[in-house]
Amino acid sequence: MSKVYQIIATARTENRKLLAVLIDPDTPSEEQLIRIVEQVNKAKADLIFVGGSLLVKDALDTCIQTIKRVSKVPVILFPGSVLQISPAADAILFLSLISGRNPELLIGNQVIAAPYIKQSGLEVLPTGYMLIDSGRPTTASYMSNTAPIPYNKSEIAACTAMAGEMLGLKLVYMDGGSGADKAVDPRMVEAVRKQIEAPIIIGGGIRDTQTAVEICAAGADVIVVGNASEHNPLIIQQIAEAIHQ
Ligand code: 1GP
Repeated sequence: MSKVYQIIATARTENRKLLAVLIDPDTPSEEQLIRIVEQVNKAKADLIFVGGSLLVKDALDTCIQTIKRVSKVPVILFPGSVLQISPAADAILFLSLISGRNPELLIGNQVIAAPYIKQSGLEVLPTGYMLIDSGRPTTASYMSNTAPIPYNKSEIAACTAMAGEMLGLKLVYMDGGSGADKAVDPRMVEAVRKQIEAPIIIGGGIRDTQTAVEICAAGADVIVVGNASEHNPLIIQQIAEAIHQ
């Protein structure tokens, strides 16, 4: 029933770090997509996230079908809107944007999406989603019409994550936004780790092994790499090896 959550929770218990490769269904050609997914297989990356803050090509279903043809790695929707629901995936991050104060993204869109998700049979992963300032405006902060948590305000991040966990959210995802100038500060990850037991997912601007390893050492359980894997699929293997060690 809760296969993907079990994968993440078990890894957390065993102190194994996971790599999720994020694929924006609009971006790669089919050939590029296959190359990325083959790297995911080769590198033994753990999860594939699919989604984007703004999609314009209606390519979600075909993207997931292609991934499923090439790989057995679980595919998890990381939806930028209620339009990004596909039963072809294995699970969905059911996000509540708890860093923001936009009621539509705290509960409104979830109400609209709930019956469709229920019907889809997707595994639901209730996730507290926190946007973290990364030096410049991102599509995620613009589209969500919310202010991110300031880069160096670890205590705000920690209190927000605590509240999310107390509300019953099973995962916390801290995101600098796709293509962030700088990744989430490991000191912020550490501050959140001290306060919650839920698995922590970190993404946005992670492009090299050192950053990934530092963020894992600070207490992250899942590292998300998007842009960097599109530009250079070989980075998937490098980061997977570094964090799996
Ligand atoms: C964005 O966390 C993801 O929402 C991944 O970010 O594309 O910068 O790796 P990047």
